[in-house]
Amino acid sequence: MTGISSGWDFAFAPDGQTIFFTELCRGLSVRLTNGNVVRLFGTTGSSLVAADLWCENQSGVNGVAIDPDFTNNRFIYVYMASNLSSPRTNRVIRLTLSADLMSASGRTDIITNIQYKNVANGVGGPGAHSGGRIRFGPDGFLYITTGDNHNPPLPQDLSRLGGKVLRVDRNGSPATGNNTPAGGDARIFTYGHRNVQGISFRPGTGQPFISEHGPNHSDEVTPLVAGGNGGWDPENRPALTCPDNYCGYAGDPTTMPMTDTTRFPNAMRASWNNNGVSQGTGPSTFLSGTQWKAWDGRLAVGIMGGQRLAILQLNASGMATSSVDVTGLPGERYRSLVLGPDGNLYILAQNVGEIWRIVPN
Ligand SMILES: [Ca+2]
Repeated sequence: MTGISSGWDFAFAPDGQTIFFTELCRGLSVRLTNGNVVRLFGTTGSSLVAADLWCENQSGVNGVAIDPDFTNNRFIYVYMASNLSSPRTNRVIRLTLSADLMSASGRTDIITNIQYKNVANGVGGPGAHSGGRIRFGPDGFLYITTGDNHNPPLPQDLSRLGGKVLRVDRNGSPATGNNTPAGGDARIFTYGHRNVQGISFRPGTGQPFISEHGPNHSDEVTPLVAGGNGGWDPENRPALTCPDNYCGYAGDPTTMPMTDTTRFPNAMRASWNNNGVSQGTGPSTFLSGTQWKAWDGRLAVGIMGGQRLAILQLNASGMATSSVDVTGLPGERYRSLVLGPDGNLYILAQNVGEIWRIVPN
């Protein structure tokens, strides 16, 4: 499909053909099987208007996920920036879609207090590092990725939701088995993250893997364990010059690592670090099914600044053993990746505003 403006994410209805998609500054829309597009939720012109929707920089309407039981409950979920709270926050909201999929109602804000970067600081403008991918896991729980907001203590602060992966039920309540460290917000599944842009679940084991922006080095893909620390801690590094005390851009892989195993010896180890460089690594999704032949079970990673699609081979413990780029695709910002119900790979190419279908051969 074409004509998407600042697209961010998409999801298929159970029919395998209808596509729900988000646009950062506009909202949630649906592309029906006849090709018509209907605006469901967001700015004026949507079936359900969200006057609180706010967009700037990397924030606005980000991820979308449909409920595993959508056929019965017709629930769909969106991650969005909102000015309903002061200061503003990112929220996860739940909507109910009509039987004909052409209107939304019943907005329920299931998480209201994900931190948002409200004001510029010495390392960048407002609206930065909001995370925003949402996906249901094979365990039936909703995983939500967030970002550090350029806020030095946020990733390691277990009382707040930024710089985390959250895991909740369809009402936003903590999932069982999160193993959150004592005293932490029980919705936290993992912490110590910078700006998580992708999450996908390994076929066979169901283990979640995330993909994450690095600063001026070291994008990461990381297999998650409940209660784990991703090891990002951009504060209190006296040897570095840190604007507004945010050290995230100040160092190198030794002095400001994406995974600081000196401070956090038990930190979750990354599978892959993009050969130590940062290219705006964004979404990721596992390829699955025999149609993918040698790539069955590999992880597709969309790289936005680097404008390429990498395919990672992982060993049994989840560490990358090889990476190859898909050839024959245009250079693009690979903003969202979805393995479609038909087993093909779908890509939201942000610059051209299109969703592509990639068929193995
Ligand atoms: Ca890390």
